Amino acid sequence: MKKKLLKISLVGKTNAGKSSLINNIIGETVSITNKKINTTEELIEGIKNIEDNQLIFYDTPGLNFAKDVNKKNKKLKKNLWEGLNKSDLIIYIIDISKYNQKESLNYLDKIKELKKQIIVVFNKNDLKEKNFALPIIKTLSNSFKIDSFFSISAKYNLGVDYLTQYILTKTYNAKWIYSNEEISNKDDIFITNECTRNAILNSLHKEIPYNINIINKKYKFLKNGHLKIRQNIEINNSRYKKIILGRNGDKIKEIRINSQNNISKILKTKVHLYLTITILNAKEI
Ligand SMILES: Nc1nc2c(ncn2[C@@H]2O[C@H](COP(=O)(O)OP(=O)(O)OP(=O)(O)O)[C@@H](O)[C@H]2O)c(=O)[nH]1
Ligand SMILES: [Mg+2]
Repeated sequence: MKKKLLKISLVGKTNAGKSSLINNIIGETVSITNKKINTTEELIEGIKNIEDNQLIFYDTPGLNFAKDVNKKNKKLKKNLWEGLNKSDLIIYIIDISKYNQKESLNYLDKIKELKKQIIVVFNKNDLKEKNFALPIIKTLSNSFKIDSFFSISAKYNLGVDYLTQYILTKTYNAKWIYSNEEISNKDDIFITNECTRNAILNSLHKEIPYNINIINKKYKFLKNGHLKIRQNIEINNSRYKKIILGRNGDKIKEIRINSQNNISKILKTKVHLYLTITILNAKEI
C-alpha cells in the first residue's frame, strides 16, 4: 500500500484549545495546555499515524495578527507563520464561548492569503447550546471559501473522531516524514521542561511566568526505573527569586510537586524532580 501524508496547522486565538485538540487526537500530551494566555510558544508537531496515513499537526502559538512590537511576540509570530507555510490544510479553531465576529473575519482574511484549504472548528461546544453555529457558518461562508465546519469539544472529546475521520480523506500519496513510533518533533526533555513552565503558569501571576526559561540539567533513569530530573529555573531579574520561592519556600514546593506529578502521569513512571533557581548572568543561588 502507498503511504499517504497530510500536514495540518492549527491556528486561532490564544486559549481557543489548539493544544487540547492536538493532545486529544494524538492521545498523549505533546503540548501543554493552560487557562493562561500564550501557553504554547514553540512550534510543536504532533504526529498521528492511522493505517497508511501520517497526519502531522502543527500546534502554533495563539496570536492575533495585530501589530506586535515586543520581542517575545515576534518569536511567537515567526513560529506561527512557519507552521502555516509548511501545512497543506489550515484548521482555524474558534472558542465558541467567546465568539467575536469581527475578529474571526479579520483572522480568516489573513489566512486566506495563504491559499490553502481551510476548515473552521468551533471548540468548547460543551459550553454552548445546540444550533449556535448556524448563523455563524452562514456569515463566514458568505465571505470566505471554507472547506467545512465542525463543532467539537477538545476537552470532553466530543466530535473529535468525526473531525479526524474527515481530515483523513484529505491525505495524498507521499513518503512519511516521521517514523512509525514518533509522536512529536519534541523529545521528553522538552515536555518535562514544559511541565515545570506550566506549573509556574499555574502558581504565579502576572508577567513572571513569561520571563523564565527552564533548562534541563539532568535526566536519568535509575536502576529501579524511576526518573531523576534536575532543572534550572532561569530568571532574568533577581527580584523574581523571592516570588518564585514564596513564603518558607512553599511556592517552589507547590511548583515542584505539580510538575513532578504531571511528568509522572505523562511518562508513566515515578519521578524525582529537583529545581534550582538561577539568575541569568549571575552565579547559581
Ligand atoms: N470547556 C472547555 N474547555 C476547553 C476545551 N478545550 C480546551 N479547553 C480549555 O481551554 C484552555 C486553553 O486550552 P489550550 O489548549 O491551552 O489553548 P491554546 O489554543 O493551545 O492556547 P495557546 O497555547 O495560549 O495559544 C485550557 O484551560 C483548556 O482546558 C473544551 O472543549 N471545552
Ligand atoms: Mg497552546
